[in-house]
Amino acid sequence: MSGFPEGFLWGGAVAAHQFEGGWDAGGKGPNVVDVLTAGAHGVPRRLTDSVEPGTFYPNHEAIDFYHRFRSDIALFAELGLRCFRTSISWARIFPRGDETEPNEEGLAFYDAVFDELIAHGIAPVITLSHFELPLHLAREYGGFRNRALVELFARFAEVCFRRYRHKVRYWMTFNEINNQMDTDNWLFLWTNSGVLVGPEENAREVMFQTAHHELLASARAVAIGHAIDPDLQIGAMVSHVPIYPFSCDPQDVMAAQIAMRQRFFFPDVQVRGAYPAYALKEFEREGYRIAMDPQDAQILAAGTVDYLGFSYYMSTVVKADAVNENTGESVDFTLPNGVPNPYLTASDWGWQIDPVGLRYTLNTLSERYQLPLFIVENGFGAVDVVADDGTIDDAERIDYLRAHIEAMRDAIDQDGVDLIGYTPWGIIDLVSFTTGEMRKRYGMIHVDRDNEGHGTLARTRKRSFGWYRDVIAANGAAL
Ligand code: BGP
Repeated sequence: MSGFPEGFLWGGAVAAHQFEGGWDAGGKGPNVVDVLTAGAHGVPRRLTDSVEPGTFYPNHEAIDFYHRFRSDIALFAELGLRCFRTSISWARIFPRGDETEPNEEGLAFYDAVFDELIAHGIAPVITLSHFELPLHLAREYGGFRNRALVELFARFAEVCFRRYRHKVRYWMTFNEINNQMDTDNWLFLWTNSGVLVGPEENAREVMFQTAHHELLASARAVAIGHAIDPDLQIGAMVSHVPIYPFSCDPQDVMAAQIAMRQRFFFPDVQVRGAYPAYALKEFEREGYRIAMDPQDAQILAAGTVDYLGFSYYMSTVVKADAVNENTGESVDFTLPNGVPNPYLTASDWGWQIDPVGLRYTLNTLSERYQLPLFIVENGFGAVDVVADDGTIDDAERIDYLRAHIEAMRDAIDQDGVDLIGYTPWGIIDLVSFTTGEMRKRYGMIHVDRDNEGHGTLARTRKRSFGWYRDVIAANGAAL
C-alpha cells in the first residue's frame, strides 16, 4: 500500500523573486531582495542602498520565467505535477506597496501564469509574501516594525483573493515567517519584514514588535480571504528544523525544548489565535515594550489558519551549555554553527540530511496543531555536474527525495498524519536565497546559468525528472 491518499498534491515549489526575473518589467517596483547582491561560494550576500550600476543582482533576471513561463509550465506538465507553489511578487501588484490602486499589468501576468497552469491540470498554490516586500515600504515605513503595513498587506491580500479566488484554492500568508526569530541573521529580518536593527536597539524586542504586526497582517488576510470565499484554504508557512537534545542529560533536553520555541512561536499564534504563555513571560522578564492595541487579541483570534505549510530540509542539535543565560534561548542552533549530529551526514552547505526527522516533524506538528499539513519545501541543494553528453545524473538528489518521501509515507501509514501535499523546493533550478548563487541547485530541471549570470538559460531534464515523474504517476507507490 502506498499510503498516499487519492488527490495527494504532488508538486514543486519556487518563489517569484528567485526565478521570475523581469524585476522591473510590467510596472513592477523593486522588492527588498532586489537590492541584495549575488553571493559567491563562502561570500555572503550584501545589502546595497539601492541598485548600484555595475553590481550584479541575480534576482533581476533570475532564470527568466517571466518571459518563458509557457514553455516552463509545459515541462512541469510533462513531469506530471498536480500543483505548483509560487508566490505573487507584491511589488508587481503594488509597485511601492502603498498605492490605492493595483497595477493591472502585474495582475494580468499572474492571470496568464495561473491560466496556463490550470490549462495543464496544475493547481497553483500561492504564497502572498515570499521575501518580496516592496522596497519603498522598507525604506519609507521601516518595514513591518510600522503598524501601517498591517493594512497595506491586508489590501494586497484582498486584491489577490478577489482576483484569483476562482483559480487558486490554497494560499499561504508569509513564507518561513519564523526564520527571523534568529535575530543574528539580518537577511531573514530584512527580507521577511524589511527591518534592519540599529546598534542601539534590542534586536529581539524589535523582532517581536515586527512579528506582532506580521501576525496581525496574516490574521487580517485570513479573515478577509474567508469572508470573500469560505472555500479558500489559507495556511501559515513556517520553516521547521527539529532541534534534538545533544544527550539524554535533562539539561540538554530542556535546552532543546526551549530552543524549539524559535520554531513554534509564530505557528502557535497563527494556529491558536493567541500568544503562548512562554512568549508573554519573556516580554515580562526582559521588559520588552511591544505596542499592541486592545482589539489585537480579537484580530488574532479571528484569523486562524486552515492548514500548516512548512519547509523541511534538515535537523540540528542543541547542547545546554550553548544556551544564552539571559534569555534562555539557544544561542545559535542552526548549522553549520550548531552542534554536529554524529548520526547524520550533511550537504556541501552543512545542512544535515535527516529523513527520519521529517516523520518526527510530521508527528510533532500534527499532535501540536491538529491541522492538515502541507510540506511546501524540501530538497537537496548541490552542485550538479553536466556530463560531456549534456546529461545530469543527480543520484544524490534522488536518494534524498526518496528517503523523505518514504518518511512521509510512514507518517501517513503508521502514524495517521493528515498530509495533503508535497512540493519539493526549486523544482527548476533558481537563485539560492541564502547564498545568492546559482551553484547551489535543487532542480529536476537544469538551467544553464552560472553565478555570474552567464549561460543560455536553456532547460534540461536531469535524471531526477524521470524518477519524480514516475513517483507521481504511481501516487508514491514506486520509489
Ligand atoms: C528557504 C526559502 C526558499 C529557499 C530555500 C533553500 O529558506 O523559503 O526561498 O531558497 O530555503 O535555501 P537556499 O536557496 O538558500 O539553499
